[in-house]
Amino acid sequence: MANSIGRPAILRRPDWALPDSAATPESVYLNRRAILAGLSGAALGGAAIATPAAADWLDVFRSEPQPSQPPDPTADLYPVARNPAYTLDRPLTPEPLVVGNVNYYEFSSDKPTASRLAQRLAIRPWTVTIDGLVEAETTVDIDALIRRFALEERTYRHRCVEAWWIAVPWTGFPMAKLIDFAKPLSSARYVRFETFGNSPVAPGHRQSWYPWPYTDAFTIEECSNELALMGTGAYGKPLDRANGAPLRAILPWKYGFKQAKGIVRVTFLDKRPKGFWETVQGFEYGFWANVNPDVPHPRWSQATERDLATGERRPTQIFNGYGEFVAHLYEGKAGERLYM
Ligand SMILES: Nc1nc2c(c(=O)[nH]1)N[C@H]1C(S)=C(S)[C@@H](COP(=O)(O)O)O[C@H]1N2
Ligand SMILES: [Mo]
Repeated sequence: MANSIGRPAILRRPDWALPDSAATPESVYLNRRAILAGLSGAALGGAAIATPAAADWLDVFRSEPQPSQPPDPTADLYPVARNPAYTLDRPLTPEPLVVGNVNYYEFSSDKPTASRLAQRLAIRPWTVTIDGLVEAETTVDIDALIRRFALEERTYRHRCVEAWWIAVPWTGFPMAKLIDFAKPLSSARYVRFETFGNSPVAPGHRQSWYPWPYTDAFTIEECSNELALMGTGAYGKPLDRANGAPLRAILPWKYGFKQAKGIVRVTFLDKRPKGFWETVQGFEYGFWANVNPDVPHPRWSQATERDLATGERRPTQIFNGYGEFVAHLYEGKAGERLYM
């Protein structure tokens, strides 16, 4: 997800990169500039540039003790029965990899660091506001929301625009149930998911050139498709903070950047909003972002995808292999940029 707008991170002193108390001799600072450049390269799916200096820098975070957090109040709901309708053509990805290597720009653009820093996020109390073009705006406590709907487990492929894949046993409830619950007006056509903002524990929020809070949006038809899931758990327990606890969007035929984690607001709109990445870099990240092997990202091919666990490559499938469920949603839209 590196991009030219992100470059000021390298030119500007990245004061969020080390605790304020740490003295920063110029040589260390210059090393960190090189490291950040290397990490940007890694985020593109290219070879990671590992240097001893990079290790030093990341160790500052890695050596901090993890905060102890209260137990998840929904833990008693897990594990839940797997819905056998959704089968995989590949093995599940080992849990430590799915939890330990995440894109979560609020915390870091380096995947292990993001995973580690996300553990600091307070996920209770947590509310979700439903607003915009609905019969009545409302704010719901997350535990009441999760307990309102029957949870199910589904095994889905997840495809990042950076061309890696994971396969995950998610737990959640159909997004269609949330749409029903919200009672949208007939004028509502789009649904925008908004992530928590201004968390004191999210260093990314201090990168003011990004359009925080992280958001992305879909059509109501997409959200009502049977595949669209509100994720509350994975691997038979509540979601790890790194994977978007307490609530995330899961639409497995789309690139991962669409699927907001840490959701606090669901807004119904009549006009198509621009999501986080479309705002940052609209010529690379569009509204639809359906997976397609034949439409390259402007900077790399999407023809094959890399197993995050083994590095092996396999051909990418149109709609990430979910065409039988979703292809009809895009009939008559051939003139639109459906695949970025
Ligand atoms: N709030 C928020 N949600 C986000 C992102 C993010 O940076 N912030 N990254 C997206 C991207 S690019 C991907 S690939 C998935 C990663 O989800 P994972 O934790 O299941 O790997 O989260 C998506 N949702
Ligand atoms: Mo992604």
